Amino acid sequence: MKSIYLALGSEIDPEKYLICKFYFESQLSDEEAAESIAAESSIGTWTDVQTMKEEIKNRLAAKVFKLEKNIMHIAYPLEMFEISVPQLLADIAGNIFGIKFVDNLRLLEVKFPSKYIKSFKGPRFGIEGVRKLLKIKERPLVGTIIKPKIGLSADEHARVAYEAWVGGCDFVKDDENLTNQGFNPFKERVEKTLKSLDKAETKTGEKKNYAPNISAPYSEMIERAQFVKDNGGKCIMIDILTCGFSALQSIGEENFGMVIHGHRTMHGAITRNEKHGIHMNVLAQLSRFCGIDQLHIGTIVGKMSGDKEEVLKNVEACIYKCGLKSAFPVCSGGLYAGHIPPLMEILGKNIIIQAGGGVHGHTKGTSAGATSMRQAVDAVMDGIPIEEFIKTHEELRLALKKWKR
Ligand code: CAP
Ligand code: MG
Repeated sequence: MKSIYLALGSEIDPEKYLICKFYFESQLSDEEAAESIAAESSIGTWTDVQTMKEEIKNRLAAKVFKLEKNIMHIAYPLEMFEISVPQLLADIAGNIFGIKFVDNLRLLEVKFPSKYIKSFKGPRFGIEGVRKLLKIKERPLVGTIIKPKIGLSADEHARVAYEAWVGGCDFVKDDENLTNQGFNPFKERVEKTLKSLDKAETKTGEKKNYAPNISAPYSEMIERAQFVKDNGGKCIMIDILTCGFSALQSIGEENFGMVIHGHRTMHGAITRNEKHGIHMNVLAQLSRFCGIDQLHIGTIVGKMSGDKEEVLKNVEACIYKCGLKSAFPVCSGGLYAGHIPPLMEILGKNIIIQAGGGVHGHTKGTSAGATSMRQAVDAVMDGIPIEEFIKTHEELRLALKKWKR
């Protein structure tokens, strides 16, 4: 009997179907594997059921419309989806990763109907809004992560942040595992660091931003976001995957009027395996739909995995025209000033470049580390080779002296 899930060669209307591209490896034949994936991710299960109706099959069955070597393309009727990322993922990224006879499965790409995308609010600030807030027209933004990741007191945190801002950082964030521990209580840290921010803006004449990490059980996240706002904060940070898309979508809908910085810690458990899991560009699109203004997308040249092709796909997910504002791609992880020229060569100027160790590990300290980052950006923006620039910029010279390999 012809399978309701196999529609090879069919023309698919991209406005009526959500289209997924999967990599797969299976002990089954390609058709059998495709059929089991399409069934389990839409209306089916391992066997036929007496309760099935023709009308359901016609309306809601996913359709495999293209099969190549280890690649299947599946069209999902838009009607299957509510405007809810948790529900979407339960469809196209749920049980199917655990089907016994499918040895590997990776969700490579998702093309969303514009009607689905436009049901989301998306970034409230986006790249343009963040640039306007910080009065930085063209160059990349320079940020740091306070290090050590955890352990400093709120006073020490605020002091290190001040040194980073005065040295030249536009943006300071908490690390992904710093939230509300006894040694650095959230409210005390926010109050003191925002006071430091005000002092740094006065000292430098530049606009600055700080992203306190509000990641926590949801009701606590709301309280912490409100606390940041009540204290004059302009930004919050969320660990998007450990908090989950329910929290992310809800925080976006709350619309606190602050920039939302999305950290993707734990993504490696899902995105890194080239044969199994979900490509980061899919998570990046969903984060943008939910309202993330700034999103970590990899560095190509730094300490974390993610080659050029992958990172470029993640950047595209943040900025492609889809009726929503673009999310600011954030490069962070194992970076120091010496990485900035090759990074800007590949990714251009519309990025946020962050360094934790690459700022606080500078031989002359945090402020000099921040200055070295800004000097490297200046060198690239002025078209001056870094070897030339270090002759007159000591902080940058010392950064290269310590870390250049
Ligand atoms: C960077 C960082 C970032 C990761 C995030 C860290 O510190 O603070 O969380 O790089 O990775 O904790 O490692 P360093 P990604 O600058 O000292 O490496 O952006 O790939 O999600
Ligand atoms: Mg970190």
